[in-house]
Amino acid sequence: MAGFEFLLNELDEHGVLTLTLNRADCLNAFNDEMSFELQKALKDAEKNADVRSIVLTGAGRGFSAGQDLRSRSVAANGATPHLGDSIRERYSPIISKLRSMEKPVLASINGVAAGAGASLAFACDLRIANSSAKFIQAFVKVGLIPDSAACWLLPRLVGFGRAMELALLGDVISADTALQWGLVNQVVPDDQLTVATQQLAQQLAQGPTQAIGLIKRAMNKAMSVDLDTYLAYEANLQEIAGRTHDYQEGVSAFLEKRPAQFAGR
Ligand code: T3D
Repeated sequence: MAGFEFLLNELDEHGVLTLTLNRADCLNAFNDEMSFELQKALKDAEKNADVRSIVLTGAGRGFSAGQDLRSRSVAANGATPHLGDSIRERYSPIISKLRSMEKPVLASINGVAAGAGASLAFACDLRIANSSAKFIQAFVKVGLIPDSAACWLLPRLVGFGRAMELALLGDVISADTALQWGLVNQVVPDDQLTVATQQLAQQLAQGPTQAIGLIKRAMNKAMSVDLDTYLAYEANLQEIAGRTHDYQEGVSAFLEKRPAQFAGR
């Protein structure tokens, strides 16, 4: 595995790759390097057949506080930042890869997720949070629009009304409220997050990886096309799934009344 400065990466024997944002002194706020390291780690994970599920989490007491604002002060840095370039080159490739990569990605939210840090969690496939986690669409508080696809993801996750509330007010949303709203899939006590994350990540890693990838493809497509277009697309995807080794294993396991042993191919 590549060595990074601001990102820890660990692949276990179950095929679970854990990526830990590692700038704990500033709640894992993103500097340029951390964004590029995460881009590379996700690209590598996509290509590596040994990786069958990915966990994204943060070091210390936070998940991520979004963009590192220390590099954004004109007074301190003497130049107006080009946020369009920053989004295009740093954040968009991460969000795009999280949604398009055909492996399951689980956000393990170990504390505050603010700004682009929250968007990052929303772009993952599943979210498990500890009770101390909180979510803040902090953008409006600093005079920005929600980025890293938050305005695209949030209405799909929680509906238009709640998405507007989150974006316009930038209020702190507790883990319990996030669970009620469907913003996260599970909330566990703080001391159980690591174990609960590993259980879920292993379950995903032991799944039929190709079918899981096709499920992501199907869901992504379904959000932007009409029913007839979707049904035609779905038939093609099922044709592909039906040719995998894991499908035959699933059928055999059912008929033989035993748990399936999926190989991810
Ligand atoms: O710029 C672009 O490229 C465009 C993209 C923008 C994407 C964005 O994400 S914009 C939004 C940026 N994020 C924020 O506005 C959130 C700022 N942070 C906060 O509001 C609070 O820190 C939190 C609500 C997240 C947590 O509050 P709390 O009280 O638990 O912690 P704290 O004391 O505020 O923070 C702890 C330390 O982290 C502190 O450093 P210090 O004083 O101990 O040296 C704080 O300054 C630092 N920190 C927190 N967030 C950031 C940060 N440092 C730099 N950038 C941050 N975003």
